[in-house]
Amino acid sequence: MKEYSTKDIRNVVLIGSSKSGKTTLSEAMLYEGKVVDRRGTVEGKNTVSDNTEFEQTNQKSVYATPLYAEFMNTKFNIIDAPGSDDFCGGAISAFKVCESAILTVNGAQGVEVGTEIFARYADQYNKPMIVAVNQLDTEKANWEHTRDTLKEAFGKKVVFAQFPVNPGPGFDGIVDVITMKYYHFTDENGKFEESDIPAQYADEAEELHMELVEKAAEGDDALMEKYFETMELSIDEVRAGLRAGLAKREVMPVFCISARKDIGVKRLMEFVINVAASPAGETNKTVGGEEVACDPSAPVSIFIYKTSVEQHLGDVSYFKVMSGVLKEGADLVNPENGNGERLSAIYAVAGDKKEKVSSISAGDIGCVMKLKGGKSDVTLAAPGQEAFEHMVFPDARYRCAVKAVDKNDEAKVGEALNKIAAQDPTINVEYSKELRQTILSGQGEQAINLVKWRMNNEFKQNIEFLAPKVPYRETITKVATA
Ligand SMILES: Nc1nc2c(ncn2[C@@H]2O[C@H](COP(=O)(O)OP(=O)(O)O)[C@@H](O)[C@H]2O)c(=O)[nH]1
Ligand SMILES: [Mg+2]
Repeated sequence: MKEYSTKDIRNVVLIGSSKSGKTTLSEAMLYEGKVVDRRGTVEGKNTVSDNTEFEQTNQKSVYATPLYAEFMNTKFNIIDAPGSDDFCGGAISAFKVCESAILTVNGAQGVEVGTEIFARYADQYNKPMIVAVNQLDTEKANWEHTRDTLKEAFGKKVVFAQFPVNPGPGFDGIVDVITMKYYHFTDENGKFEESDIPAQYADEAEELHMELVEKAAEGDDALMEKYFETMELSIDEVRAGLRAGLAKREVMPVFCISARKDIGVKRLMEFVINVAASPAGETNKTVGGEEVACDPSAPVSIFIYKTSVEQHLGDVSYFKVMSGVLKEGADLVNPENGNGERLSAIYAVAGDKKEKVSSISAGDIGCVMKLKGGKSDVTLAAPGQEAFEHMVFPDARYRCAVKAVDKNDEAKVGEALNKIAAQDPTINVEYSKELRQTILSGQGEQAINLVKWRMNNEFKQNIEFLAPKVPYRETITKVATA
């Protein structure tokens, strides 16, 4: 793989409700980026993203998987996040390293509770959102309902970049009101013909184009002036206006896709590359409040946002290069404890496919194996730099007591639970002296059940859950003599 410069990188996280097609979309993006030459399906248990036994058995994502596509001379990094709030830690850690989010919406359901939950996280973590209305090829696809629920949920931010032609099983076309072109899809592998907008869609296209241009103009004062004078903007001006609006999180452009049939995916990626931010302009705050520019010519620093234990590989640390250029063999230090670490081999990652590279530029995402102190939320940097601000996760919402089924396994069980907690920042394990119980807590029952599954299947340990004891406390309220 060639080394991509900072301006030629995009980092996007896929968020949205469960079953809105994030994993299927990531697969189509990998296909468009020629990382795979056949697309797997969630049902076929052969997507690049859902590559763990638990995910394949349950046909749903529980880990946020880093992936990439090489597309339009851009390294297009994708993090496919789980759609259940129980596993929100995946999306939240991805926000730390991605400039934008793609919010997938099931075009048969419209905006769902899960859509709103993840949109709220994106708000909280300040990430611009691009909306992809998916599943427009399904029997129950309902564009009008989806469009209305989007407006209801997100108000004036919503602006339609496209509308679908023949939504439903015959879905085969998209009218794009940025390019003012009609895309007609001729197979289920992303092939399309581009033409002028057919007469019967011209009025709707014109109306949405006007709304879009006005929205773009609002992004920037100079564009607004030009728009008032001429009532029109060039396509590059529209892009510039949308770029500014996205950065301020005042605009949520809406695209139409079928991830399964690879309809509209290429155009969505093109938009991200043309309009969404690259890491080049960004700065990241350190624990001391300093802003570090994502500048390839600065001293190197990386931030580990995720770790996992993977088959045949052991401990894997996933990071973003926050500044400088990371070279294989680099000797870095953890500014918070002074410990040194050599990164002898570094990789680009698409799920369990890892490609060794010799350097990774500021803004890009990669991984490294078997570090001594490669825990998530850790900065490694050339000497003399500060650690980056730590990630913040929601407090636990579900807790239970846990114990080894066989008392003799207690030590091993404790060790395995700590390993799991180290990988998932929303899982906590602590021994309560007061209750004399080990308390496991997380974001919900599903998250706790995954811990049990992993204990049984990956660590071969039997555990049982118990209700936490109620602490027995009494307050002395009045004086008595006896
Ligand atoms: N017909 C159709 N099915 C889709 C599409 N996208 C996803 N699916 C199916 O919808 C279900 C959920 O998809 P998945 O990618 O796992 O959604 P996620 O939970 O958001 O990652 C799976 O059965 C997919 O095969 C699509 O564009 N069209
Ligand atoms: Mg998924």
